[in-house]
Amino acid sequence: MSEYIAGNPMGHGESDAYASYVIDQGWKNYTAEEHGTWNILYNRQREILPGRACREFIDNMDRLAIGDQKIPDFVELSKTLKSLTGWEVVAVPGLIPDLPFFKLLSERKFPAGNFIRRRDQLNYIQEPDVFHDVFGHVPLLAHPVFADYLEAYGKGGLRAHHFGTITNLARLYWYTVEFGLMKTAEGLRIYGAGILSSPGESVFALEDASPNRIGFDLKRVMQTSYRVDDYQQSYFVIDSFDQLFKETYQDFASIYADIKAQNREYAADAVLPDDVVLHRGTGEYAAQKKRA
Ligand code: HBI
Ligand code: FE
Repeated sequence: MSEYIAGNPMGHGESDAYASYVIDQGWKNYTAEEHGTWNILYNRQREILPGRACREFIDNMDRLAIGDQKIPDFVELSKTLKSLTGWEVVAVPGLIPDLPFFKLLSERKFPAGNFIRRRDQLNYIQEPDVFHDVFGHVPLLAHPVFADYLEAYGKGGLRAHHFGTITNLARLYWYTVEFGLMKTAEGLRIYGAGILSSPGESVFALEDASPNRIGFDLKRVMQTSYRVDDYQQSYFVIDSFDQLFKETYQDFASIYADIKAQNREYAADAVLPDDVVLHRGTGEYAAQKKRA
């Protein structure tokens, strides 16, 4: 049992590596312009998301009373979230190292950037800000199965560190938590926060002919590289959060052993013989970028 993704990974005597990056959100310091930036981003996204975001996302955003007027106060938001699934939102100054990131997730604490992008960065910012983290990630933390998945992911991250497989596990996060799609009775829907906080990618991920849309396969995903600086070339599609949780709540030790033995890395745009292909991308978007 000690090999399970949710096993106890601590006790390495690496306390410094787990130093806390948690800071005060400083909610009172946000300016009117910063709340206004939230308002612009929020309303723009809410218009795009009906029929594109999964129902669990929209329902829980409303349940958590994440609104358009002000940047949410993490203390207030955490009270509601805690009563639903035991998760809290804590403030961090931006990207933090992997180990403290995993440790916070394993404790059901979601680290959210406390700053908001400038007005000249409305469409794109590389670091996760409060809009990406709270609008994109927090709603699904109120979903009981997704909540369990993310805690297990945090525990798995601490174990992946021990196995030297953080790169593989980070790809799982990328292609699910950040850029995941879900098959529903009404059609494909988005649950990945990286898509849900981007107006351009919310349309591209579902409707553009360029990217591949491929059925989720754990090992395959963990062997697939990704790009951080543009729209994805492949999206992986789950059937439900139950499926995602079931497929990942298992002994990763043998999967890591296989991956190490195979030593493969699939390109972000690869389509493999064993893939369940829902849509084979034309690759047009990426090809055009290359030509430009
Ligand atoms: N830090 N604040 C923040 N947010 C992230 O999403 C994040 C991070 N540090 C590390 C990290 N993500 C990734 O490397 C993990 O998914 C592996
Ligand atoms: Fe994110």
